[in-house]
Amino acid sequence: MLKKTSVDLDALRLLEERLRWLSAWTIHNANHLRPSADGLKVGGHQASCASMTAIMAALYFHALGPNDKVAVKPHAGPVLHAVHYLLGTQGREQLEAFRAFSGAQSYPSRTKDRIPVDFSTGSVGLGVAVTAFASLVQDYLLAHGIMQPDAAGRMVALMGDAELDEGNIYECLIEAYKHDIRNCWWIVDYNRQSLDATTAERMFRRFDEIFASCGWRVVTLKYGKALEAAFAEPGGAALKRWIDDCPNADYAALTYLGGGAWRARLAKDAPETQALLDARDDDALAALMTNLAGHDMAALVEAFDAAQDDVPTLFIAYTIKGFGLPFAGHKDNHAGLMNPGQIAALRERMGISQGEEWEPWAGLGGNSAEAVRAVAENSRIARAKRERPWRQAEVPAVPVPAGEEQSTQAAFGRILLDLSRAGGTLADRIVTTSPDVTVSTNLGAWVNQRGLFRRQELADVFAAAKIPSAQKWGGHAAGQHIELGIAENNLFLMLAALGLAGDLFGTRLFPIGTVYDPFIARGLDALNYACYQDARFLLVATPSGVTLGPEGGAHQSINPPLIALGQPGLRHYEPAFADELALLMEEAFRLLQSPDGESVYLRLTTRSIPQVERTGEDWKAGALAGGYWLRAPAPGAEAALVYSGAIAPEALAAWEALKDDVPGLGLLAVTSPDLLHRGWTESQRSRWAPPRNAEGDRSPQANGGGDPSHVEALLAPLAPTAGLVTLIDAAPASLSWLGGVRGHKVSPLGLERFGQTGSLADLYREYRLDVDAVVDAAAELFL
Ligand SMILES: Cc1ncc(C[n+]2csc(CCOP(=O)(O)OP(=O)(O)O)c2C)c(N)n1
Ligand SMILES: [Mg+2]
Repeated sequence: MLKKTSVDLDALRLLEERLRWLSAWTIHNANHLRPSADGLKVGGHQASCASMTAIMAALYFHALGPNDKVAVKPHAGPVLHAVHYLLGTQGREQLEAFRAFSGAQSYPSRTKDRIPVDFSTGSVGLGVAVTAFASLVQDYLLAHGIMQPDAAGRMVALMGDAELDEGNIYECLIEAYKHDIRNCWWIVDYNRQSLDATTAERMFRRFDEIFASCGWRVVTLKYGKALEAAFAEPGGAALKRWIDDCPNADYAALTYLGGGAWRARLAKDAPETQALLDARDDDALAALMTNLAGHDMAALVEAFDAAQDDVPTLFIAYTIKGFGLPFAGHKDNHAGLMNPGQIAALRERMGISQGEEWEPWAGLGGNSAEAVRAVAENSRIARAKRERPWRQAEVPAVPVPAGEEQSTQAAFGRILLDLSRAGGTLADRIVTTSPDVTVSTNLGAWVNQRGLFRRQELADVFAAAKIPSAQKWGGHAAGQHIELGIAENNLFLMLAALGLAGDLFGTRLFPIGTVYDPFIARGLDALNYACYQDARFLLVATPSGVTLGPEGGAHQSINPPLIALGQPGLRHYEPAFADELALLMEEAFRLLQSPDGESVYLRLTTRSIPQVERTGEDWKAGALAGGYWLRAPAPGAEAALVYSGAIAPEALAAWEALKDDVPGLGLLAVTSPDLLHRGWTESQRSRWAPPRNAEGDRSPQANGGGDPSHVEALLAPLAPTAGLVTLIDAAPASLSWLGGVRGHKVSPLGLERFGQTGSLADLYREYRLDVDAVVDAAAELFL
């Protein structure tokens, strides 16, 4: 269906110029005018911005509606800020502080920028793919009746052509096709330049085929209207042929060299174009040859207007990197900056007087200023940041699964099943997802209860044929499990999109993703990307460590606790017992929807272990804070055993074996190395940081010292000379740092080599995680 509105193309062209100028000027100001405190190059990407200003003017001031969400190519961040500056929703001081402390960020940031940024970008490819998952989340909310159809919009990614080299794009395409996503536009700024140089033309047409075969409509926007008209002139067919055959590098170099170079080259290669050349001076010829559709407002508006259905659409918009700037087309222009003379020349060409550089409508005569403003004011895009929805669901008490022997993974499955049976808002807002490990991570019972999510009904063929199976596998619009193919990177992008449901669409979901612990590494950058934009989700990883036994070294995880230790925005909990898990899951649901919360990673195990007897509730506060004494040390004790997770039985047995020889021996259960470490460094910081006292003195004494952190308090009863044996089925460095807290000696046990197959007894012996190893390690401390 074609939208029939009268479009003021001239105003849009002037808006494009404003964006090109303001983005260039913002970067220029940061690099050349703002005083530099450290002499570092500030940077910014004038060429990458100029490549997209027409596309963004056509979108933001014409095509986008209020519900549309956009991921902007990281290097076009200044253009997005310029859009909001023209709309009056971005302040000049933010532009002047571009790339400075508290100023507009280099790359669009949901959390740090003051303008509404729908998706953060920076790591190329991820911002693109997350839009496809966001459109799936939108469909989920619509299908569940949580979102009304009139609130739905289009998920749009503005991407550089080199982003098409990122493999995550194609993993995402496959998943998107399976889920029949819609309402998604990806617009490629096809300038055929990456960071290093021009890109290979061999991919020409391949992208079209790849996307088309995944159900996308591909719209190629190659020639602008002026070129189209020239093709109708005598010699036009030869000109078109020549352009189509021209290698990317040649086209870019000729663009840089300008009219004279185009003339000489065309006269030589395509003499049939002579009349066309004769009819134009050098400037006109250069303008004609760079009239690619990605810079042609009429072509862009027409293409966007013609794609108003919900079919996922890839627009390949041919552009020139650095369009309209002195280094247009130069292969080294990615980080190129105009010098003061060049920016002054651009200013003059745009009719902007010196001193008026920041004026939003500088250089426009009265009438056109009026018209341009009117078009800007009519922009339908959302101008304010959406309030983040907090505490939307009451978290019921999570009951502890019964059983004298349990694994945390089985307990996790049981807890979800119980939550599902009990019902309520939380259960209804939980969405589970898994990259083909739903059954083996114990989500089966939950899925049997709640079903797979499919927009179209998916029959459970095996159930219909009465073939016995523990697993129901039917899909429907009310389903609450999104099954993914075996691509962990997609899992994290799915979690990112689900974890932003509240921010994007107004209703918070409680996403739970399950994965094999070692394969977290497959999606690390996407995990970081999700955390960077404060998406909230629960990541549940099993099985972990050599405790996986017979599965062998390829599946036994070693470093995830260290990953978690270094990952902001993600809290690692590693419970050993079912009651700890229930408590920590309850906490996780609270954290997912709390302003000062974060995402949570539960590292679980398939090893069934005897549960501990509890005599009270005292342990709970400590477990939430990262650790508690399972066996309290005597004051002044000379040693403690410290363990985390699955090898709790070995730790307990070692404690029994040593307690008579080491008076007052303590046994510390660490439920979160991550949280203990953070608490420790935070409390150190707080002792040193402002507020200053009246004398401006920042010494710890002057501050009176902060409260000791949880881990400092935990270790306080031990003698200063005491030793710690730390024990975890993971890299020992996850816990060995504990010695730094109070200067205790440490004997760290854990995995430092790849695992192998074997029984737990074999493996714990070989990798020094058994009782003997703990006893030896303790002896080492007293030598
Ligand atoms: C994952 C990742 N790898 C590397 C980079 C560094 N980088 C930034 S931009 C860029 C090239 C971008 O080229 P393109 O996508 O074509 O953008 P444009 O030409 O429009 O600037 C590279 C390699 C990055 N930002 N992210
Ligand atoms: Mg490019």
